Amino acid sequence: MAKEKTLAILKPDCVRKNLIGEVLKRIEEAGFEIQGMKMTRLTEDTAGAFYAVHKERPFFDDLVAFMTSGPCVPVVLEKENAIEDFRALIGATDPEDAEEGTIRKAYADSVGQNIVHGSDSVENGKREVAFFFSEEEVTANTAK
Ligand code: ABT
Ligand code: MG
Repeated sequence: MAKEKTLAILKPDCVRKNLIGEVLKRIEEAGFEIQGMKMTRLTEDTAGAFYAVHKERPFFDDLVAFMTSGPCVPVVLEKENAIEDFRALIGATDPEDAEEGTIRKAYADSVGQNIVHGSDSVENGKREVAFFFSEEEVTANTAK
């Protein structure tokens, strides 16, 4: 199976709840290699651009308000089948639907504040990694 990159974001609720270490631990234990990481605070413009596909949705304004409410931690992850496996690790968008053992089941409060983002396709993974990281910030960072 081919290696894929996916973009995770530890969202502002994850940072506020002091869960950065806990969530990264689960990610590493699940076999993902961390190849890039930073802490940043999104602006209305950057959050709106990142979630542009949801622009017409009724929850868009709340989503932007939440994502700009505090710092977040974008992380580049690599693994075989990373896109699908990471979505399985984090669980369903709504924590009420998330399976036992998933990150959102354990820590998320609601569909709007769900601790962590994961890219939903290989194509979007590439786009989202490039949204936050330059080539140099990612390509050389392979520990294995
Ligand atoms: P992300 O990983 O953040 O993209 O979430 P996911 O892919 O699991 O879910 P999508 B559908 O992409 O949701 C994007 C953000 O919009 C929020 N949302 C979504 C709502 O608040 N209400 C809704 O009814 C839906 C469908 C959840 C996601 N998060 N944030 N932050
Ligand atoms: Mg999504």
